Amino acid sequence: MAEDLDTRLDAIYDAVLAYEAGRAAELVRQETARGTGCQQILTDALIAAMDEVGDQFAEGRLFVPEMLMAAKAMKAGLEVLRPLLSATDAKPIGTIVIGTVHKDLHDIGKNLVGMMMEGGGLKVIDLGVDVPPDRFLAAAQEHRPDVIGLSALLTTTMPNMRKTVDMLRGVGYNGRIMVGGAPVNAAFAEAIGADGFAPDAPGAVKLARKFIGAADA
Ligand code: B1M
Repeated sequence: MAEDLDTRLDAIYDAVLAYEAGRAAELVRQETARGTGCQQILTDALIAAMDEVGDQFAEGRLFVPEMLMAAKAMKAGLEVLRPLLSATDAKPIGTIVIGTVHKDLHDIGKNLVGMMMEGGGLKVIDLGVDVPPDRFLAAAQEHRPDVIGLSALLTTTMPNMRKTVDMLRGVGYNGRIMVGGAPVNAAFAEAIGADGFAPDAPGAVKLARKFIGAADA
């Protein structure tokens, strides 16, 4: 019943806002067992809760430690979804190197993009957070990826996307570069010389598959 589903998704949302990682994970587990889709759990419960946390932070109603605790609860829920999001039987169609740019520690969105890339048939090399341009460059030289994906959540770290693109292009990296993250948009991607922008994880997978030339993209 729709009402029951709403109530259950609200309980996941509340668990994240109460910083209860164990409860959030358990409720997500129960929800997947009932057959509720990952996207719905993400959009209506986990991501919705992080948006609420962001709003409360912006309004000065909670602070960095609470934001961190909520992130831990969100991550616990996301880990339950990982096997479902990243499952694929197919041989990888290409490789993506992904990371959050220098001086930026936000990794939930980047992790979600990575999981869904795996589910979309790509081999994912995740460089983590606070990745300086030269580490992206070293990974490009080592792994020869089809796509490099840069994530940023802070307006102050967006310039580090440009620096990374400049360094990669400067040495002749000719694979595709895509960017994403809450403050980023298509105009910014174009302005810094990236090949594309995706607003969310499913859009990122679609774009990467298109870059690689997957038949359905
Ligand atoms: Co931070 N933080 N934070 N934070 N934080 C934001 C981003 C903020 C918007 C909150 C606010 O003010 N409302 C604000 C940024 C303001 C701005 O720059 N304009 C902010 C700030 C200010 C800060 C600090 C500066 C706070 C301080 O210290 N005073 C500090 C900076 C630390 C640093 O990075 N150097 C800071 C710290 C933190 C925590 C560490 C406590 C924690 C992060 C924990 C972690 O990630 N492990 C945190 C959190 C949790 C948030 C919010 C609340 C949630 C982010 C999140 O995980 N969202 C956030 C507010 C918000 O976003 N509503 C906020 C859920 C996630 C699934 O969405 O990451 O947007 P998102 O990813 C999406 C898309 O953007 C896209 O797909 C994802 C899935 O759909 N996407 C891509 C992301 N990467 C992509 C890459 C792609 C394609 C798509 O291609 C490669």
